[in-house]
Amino acid sequence: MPTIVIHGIPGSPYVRMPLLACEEKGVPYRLAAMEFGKTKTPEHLARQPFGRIPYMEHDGFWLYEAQAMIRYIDQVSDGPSLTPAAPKAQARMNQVMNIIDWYVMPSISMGIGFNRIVKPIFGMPVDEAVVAAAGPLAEVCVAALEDILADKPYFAGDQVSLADLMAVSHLDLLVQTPEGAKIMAGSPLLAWLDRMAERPSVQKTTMHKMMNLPETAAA
Ligand SMILES: N[C@@H](CCC(=O)N[C@@H](CS)C(=O)NCC(=O)O)C(=O)O
Repeated sequence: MPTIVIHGIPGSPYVRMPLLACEEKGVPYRLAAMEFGKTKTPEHLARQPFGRIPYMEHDGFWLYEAQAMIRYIDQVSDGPSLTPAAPKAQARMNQVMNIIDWYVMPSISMGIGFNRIVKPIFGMPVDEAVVAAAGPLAEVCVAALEDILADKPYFAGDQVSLADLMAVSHLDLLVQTPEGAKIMAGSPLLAWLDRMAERPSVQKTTMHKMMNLPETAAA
């Protein structure tokens, strides 16, 4: 199978999603690392017109939007499917994936994670007002995900699905922040995060590993 090339900034949750999918499926891939602050250049906009990361290339096929990428990687590769066949389980997977894109991304990732974790790495000032404003929606996200996870090991059931790969990419950062530690205190999502942290795919793609930073206690 031709190598899948993921273009993006190492450490980004959205870049981590296709890396996780490639790792889980055991397909050849390469991260074409981009520098921070280069997402609005004409060259980048030619591949991702919204000026976001990641985008990927596979055997001459170019694609952006991380959900589309991980669904594609799951379909074109062998190995255990990351998409449950049963309609209800698949609907749960899709539900969680949309919750991540619509509600987790603006609150947990852009509001809290970006300010508390990413900005300090690049010497940028934390916007405390943005962090505080993200809190209420972040709490709703955590409660909703807890509700969907319920007593299952993974969001769509007994097997890891694309929903877990998407969720771990974003929630992994949240627990490393003071706000996240508070919101997630006692949450069943912590046991799910621990379960995910045991997977080689997750261990290989931590933000700290991708950015060559010293590892913290969190995965
Ligand atoms: N819907 C997009 C979202 C991607 C996204 O927002 N990525 C963030 C990084 S995690 C980004 O590109 N930020 C840089 C910027 O906004 O300039 C996708 O699924 O690929």
